[in-house]
Amino acid sequence: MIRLTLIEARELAESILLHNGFSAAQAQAVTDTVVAGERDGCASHGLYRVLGCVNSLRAGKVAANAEPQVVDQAPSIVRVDAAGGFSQLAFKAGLPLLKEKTRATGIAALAINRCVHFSALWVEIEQLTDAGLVALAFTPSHAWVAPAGGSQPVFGTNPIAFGWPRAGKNPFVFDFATSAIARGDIELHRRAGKAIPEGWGVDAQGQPSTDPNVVLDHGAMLTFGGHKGSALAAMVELIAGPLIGDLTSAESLAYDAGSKSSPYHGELLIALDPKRFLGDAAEQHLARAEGVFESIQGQGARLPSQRRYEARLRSEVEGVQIPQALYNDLKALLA
Ligand code: NDP
Ligand code: PYC
Repeated sequence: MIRLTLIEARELAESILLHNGFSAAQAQAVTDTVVAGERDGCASHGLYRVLGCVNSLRAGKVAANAEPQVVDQAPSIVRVDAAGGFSQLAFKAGLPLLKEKTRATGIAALAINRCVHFSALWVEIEQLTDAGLVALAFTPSHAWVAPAGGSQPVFGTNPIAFGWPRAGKNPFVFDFATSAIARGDIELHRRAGKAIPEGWGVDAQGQPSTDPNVVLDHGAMLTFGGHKGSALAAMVELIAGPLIGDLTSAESLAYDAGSKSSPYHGELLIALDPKRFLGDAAEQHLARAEGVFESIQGQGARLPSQRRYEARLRSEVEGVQIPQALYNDLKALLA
């Protein structure tokens, strides 16, 4: 393993993206999220993803200099056309108007279109909870996941993220793929030459497989929670696909045409303002909500994101560690 300070991790990611031709704005927005991923112990959406950014660029599947266009679509809807660039910069462009509309009407949505998407959603959710808002986010990916009861890929890994602001505390955030595990984690198992646990994927005949090569290249991933995860994955396809006029995971994979680039489609975020729902009573009800978290933690269970927040504190002091092979592959992109 190689240890990097957070500043070194930042410099590494940003210099690779700039060296390979991304604009400063795109490179900075992507660097922010991959360094946050590495810092929070989410290696599947950390520095490793820089390899995919450069691969997508070389395949002509991401616009290196895209400038997102913000559209005031309706009183409660912001639309951002990412113009073929990464979702991160499009989110950054749309965030101020999303917050303004949420505060004005109590609930607002941000639809991001035509974006290349590979990031973890909690990075965006935390920017909304930091503003005192409750938040949800959804995005499809490529069709890699079979529906419950089937064996052919239909869904993306289709994450769902939720955030709840907490006064003086880290927000309550969960963020998970509707597949049993994010594809990035299976890719990291492949890179490390490790088998995957049963339940993550099947082979081409629909039989359980623990071989990451088989699941990634020939078979299908599985949803979490059987028919429940399958229905949630379908919901994400619909509300972050056709509802916002963008591609489904199957359409994204068809557009990819075998180039193994990052998915290209849309993302839907929904923000809610407790102060608009509750007026002067907001503080009182948010304080009551703390009882829910106390009942969870009081019996020794942990909150989602607790591991991440602990990793964040550690990384800020100790830096992060990445495999030597990943470091070598990243450095090669500076040649
Ligand atoms: P995980 O299964 O690792 O974690 C899911 C969530 O559950 C996290 O919030 C995690 O918190 C929480 N959690 C895990 N274990 C426990 C526990 N024992 N008790 C309470 N909470 C727990 O995530 P996935 O593999 O499903 O997804 C990883 C990331 O991949 C996500 O950030 C997602 O946004 C991203 N992704 C992005 C996609 C895209 O298209 N852009 C597609 C698919 C995934 P903690 O982090 O603290 O462990
Ligand atoms: O890990 O499943 C995943 C994923 C897909 C797109 C970005 N991350």
